[in-house]
Amino acid sequence: MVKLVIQIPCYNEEKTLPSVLADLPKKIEGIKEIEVQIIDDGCTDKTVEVARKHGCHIVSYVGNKGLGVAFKTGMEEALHRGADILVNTDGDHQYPGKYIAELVQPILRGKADMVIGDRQTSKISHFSPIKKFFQWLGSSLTRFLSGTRVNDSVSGFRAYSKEAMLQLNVVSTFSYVLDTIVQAGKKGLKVTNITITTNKPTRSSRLFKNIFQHMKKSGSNLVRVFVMYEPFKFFAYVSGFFIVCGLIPLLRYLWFLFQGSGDGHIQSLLAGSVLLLSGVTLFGVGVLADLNAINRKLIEESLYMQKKGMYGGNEKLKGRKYER
Ligand SMILES: Nc1nc2c(ncn2[C@@H]2O[C@H](COP(=O)(O)OP(=O)(O)O)[C@@H](O)[C@H]2O)c(=O)[nH]1
Ligand SMILES: [Mg+2]
Repeated sequence: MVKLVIQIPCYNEEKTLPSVLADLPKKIEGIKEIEVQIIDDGCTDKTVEVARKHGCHIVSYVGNKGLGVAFKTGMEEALHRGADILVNTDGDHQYPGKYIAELVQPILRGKADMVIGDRQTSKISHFSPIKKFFQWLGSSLTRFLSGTRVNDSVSGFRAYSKEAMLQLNVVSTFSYVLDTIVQAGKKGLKVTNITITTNKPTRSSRLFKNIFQHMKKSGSNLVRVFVMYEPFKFFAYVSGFFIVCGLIPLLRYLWFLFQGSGDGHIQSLLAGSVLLLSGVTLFGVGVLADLNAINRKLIEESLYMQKKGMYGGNEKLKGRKYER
């Protein structure tokens, strides 16, 4: 009795939503029920009317709160409605619906908690070489920071198991795509890819105005979530850098001091001391951040237990020989 919820976060998608909905699978082997829900992120056009006409479940709130909030709201609603698997796709018909059946397979077979549709960005003809390069760089960095083997880190075409839905906590309002991968990696969820192709663009991206804005927002997002999950590692590296930079001029000063000519090298003493002190202070900040992270972990565990109590666990999928 596996239930799949397909969700489409929407911000003014009245034009493309009908073709997205028409393209969704009506039946998938191994899945008993498929429900479609749209998240109305403060739409000011006829998106909600279109969705209602097609019989979708609609989740609305007041105002435009951003894709991160839309996704989080949708995930909670899916749990509430008894979803065992959640698939997320875009309202601009970027992703062909035919791949959904394939996307849920690794979860149905108990081989993954999160499946990401790899758009094969290096082969997309309308992407410029610079865009392809940054896509590659972003995904490589995400792989490094998350410890997962994700090929296309910003793809919004994904499937989540119930376990993933219970464990992932989206805290960013702007976008959730990178946070969820780093979190999944740090929480030991199994992430896998399937290869997909995308439809021709129906409009330009509304999430990013240009590639530099994309890089700035995604980069800061990625660093923030990494610091959130590995604060000690992060501060230890930064502090180590300052300490080494401080020790060099300090040792230089001491060398001259023992030679009897310390007087002319006060600059080295000053620069070295400031750098060394900064390094030690940063190490202290790292210790505090690490203690704070332990609290976050405990809160997350408590949230997980609470949600599990409310929505049940992964039992229906667990029966299928869970392989890690
Ligand atoms: N741009 C934007 N999209 C949103 C927002 N909330 C939900 N969405 C939806 O998020 C999905 C991805 O947006 P899109 O512009 O296609 O981004 P891209 O695929 O990353 O280029 C679409 O289905 C949007 O309708 C929002 O506040 N801004
Ligand atoms: Mg899109």
